[in-house]
Amino acid sequence: MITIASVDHRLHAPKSELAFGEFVPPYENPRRVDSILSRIAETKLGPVLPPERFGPELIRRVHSAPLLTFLETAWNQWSAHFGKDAPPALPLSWPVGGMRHIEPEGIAGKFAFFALDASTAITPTSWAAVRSAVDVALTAQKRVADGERTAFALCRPPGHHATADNYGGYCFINNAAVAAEAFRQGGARRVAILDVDYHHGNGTQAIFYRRPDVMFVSLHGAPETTYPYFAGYADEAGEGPGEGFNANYPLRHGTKWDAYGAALGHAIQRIENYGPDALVISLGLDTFEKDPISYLKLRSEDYIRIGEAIARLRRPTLFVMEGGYAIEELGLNTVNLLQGFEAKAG
Ligand code: SP5
Ligand code: ZN
Repeated sequence: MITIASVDHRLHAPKSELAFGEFVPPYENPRRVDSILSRIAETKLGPVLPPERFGPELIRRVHSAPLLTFLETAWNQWSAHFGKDAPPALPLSWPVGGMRHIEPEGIAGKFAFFALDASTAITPTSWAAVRSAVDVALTAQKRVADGERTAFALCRPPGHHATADNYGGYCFINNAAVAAEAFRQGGARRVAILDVDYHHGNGTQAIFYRRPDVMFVSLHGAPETTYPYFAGYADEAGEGPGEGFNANYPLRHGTKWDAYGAALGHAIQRIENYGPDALVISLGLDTFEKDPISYLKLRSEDYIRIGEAIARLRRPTLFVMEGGYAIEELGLNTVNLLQGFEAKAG
């Protein structure tokens, strides 16, 4: 399997993350990619190639102009106000229910307006890393659109929490959504996105919620107890023309392979019935039993079975990296899934 990866992911590396009232070393950091690349080399999974450069057209189909302008200029505005040595930029308030959703003029207000949480710092070079992750996704997408059975987009930072108008959850641009849009523009009539990250892909769901041409199917920690808390319930089925094209499988803390595998079987059947021309996998490995921020209990060998189940759909398949924070085993678990896929892909 071909992997697309960019060294520019290193340009996004905040010094700390706000978690439960204190600053801790970021869970989402460049060592995640190192772990995966070293396992890819060790197992000879296949070549690792750099991305091509893509323009902003497909990103603009997914995200609003105000969000993109904000992300591109946020650090300059922040440092103009708080100084060049200012700490990474974070929001401190939010426009919750009943308040006015009007973009403020000042930079602190803009952070409050565009961020969906306080876990996702912006540094002077974050935007360059974010753009490289989209290039990685689109380069891998192009290979699959051009006839390869599969490709792995080793994106960092991840993307599935980013909505059309908001960033957060370590995500800025929704790489998987942009890739799905690229498949559509390239002539795929129906695209399915299967999100196996531990956290619900609220951004991807919202982007396609009213559309029948892109189905979103997700397995994730139940929102009653799990970030992002305000999406991911089983009754979220899509809206308007998108009704029936969104499927959520929330899972309780402690879920192991038996219940996970059963839910995955249902999810795969939904996609099979839909009959997509292309498949995008939002690939999170934070369902692992040793993940430091998650509460599912999958083991390393279970990822082989997830890969096998995905292969049985027999569709052109693009893997897009999302979360996974047990860095020691992240490479092993990621490559296990990709090898499980390849073993059954034929
Ligand atoms: C892409 C992705 O996986 N994003 C995850 C974002 C999770 N953000 C909030 C996590 C809350 C961290 N809680 C720390 C628990 C330590 N036991
Ligand atoms: Zn996650």
